Amino acid sequence: PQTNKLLTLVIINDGARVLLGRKKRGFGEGYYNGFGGKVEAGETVWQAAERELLEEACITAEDMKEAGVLVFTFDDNPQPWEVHVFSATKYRGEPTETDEMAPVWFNHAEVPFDKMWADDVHWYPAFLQHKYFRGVFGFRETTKLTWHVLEEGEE
Ligand code: 6U4
Ligand code: NA
Ligand code: NA
Repeated sequence: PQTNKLLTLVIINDGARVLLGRKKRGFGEGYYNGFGGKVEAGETVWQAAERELLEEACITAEDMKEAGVLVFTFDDNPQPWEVHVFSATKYRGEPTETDEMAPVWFNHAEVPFDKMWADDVHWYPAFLQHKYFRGVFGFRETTKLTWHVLEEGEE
């Protein structure tokens, strides 16, 4: 049976701004995203979210909570990705540039969707309003979004 590949995504949202990272190399270079990555063997989704936030932004979230779940299906990859999205308003440490990512704050009205994954523009509105969301997105040739379904819950 096909199981989804599990990934995490953490976005610091202080109420007016979000902290994103500009990817400095490799796949998606120059694009902005939250901090996260693959869940490794032996760790929980939650542990992976904390680990990747520390590795990529050098901070530890103090009030992390589950914000939503995204499933990505691809015509060129049989294994769907299941991305667990977390939000936090408070953190310890100072956001610091790493080899992989450069941290940048964006006001809610200035999130750079033209330099982000194609799905992001669809679920950030729910995310920014603290509504739990579940989305399923169909990609063609890895990056071209062809369809999606989004459900939003309560604040
Ligand atoms: P390694 O192999 O360790 O360098 P790792 O950091 O584990 O990689 P990576 O960087 O491939 O994983 O993780 C991808 C990150 O991008 C995760 O945080 C999930 C996120 N992501 C993937 N597709 C996305 C999409 N369509 N929209 C989005 N975030 C996405 O907003
Ligand atoms: Na990553
Ligand atoms: Na990783």
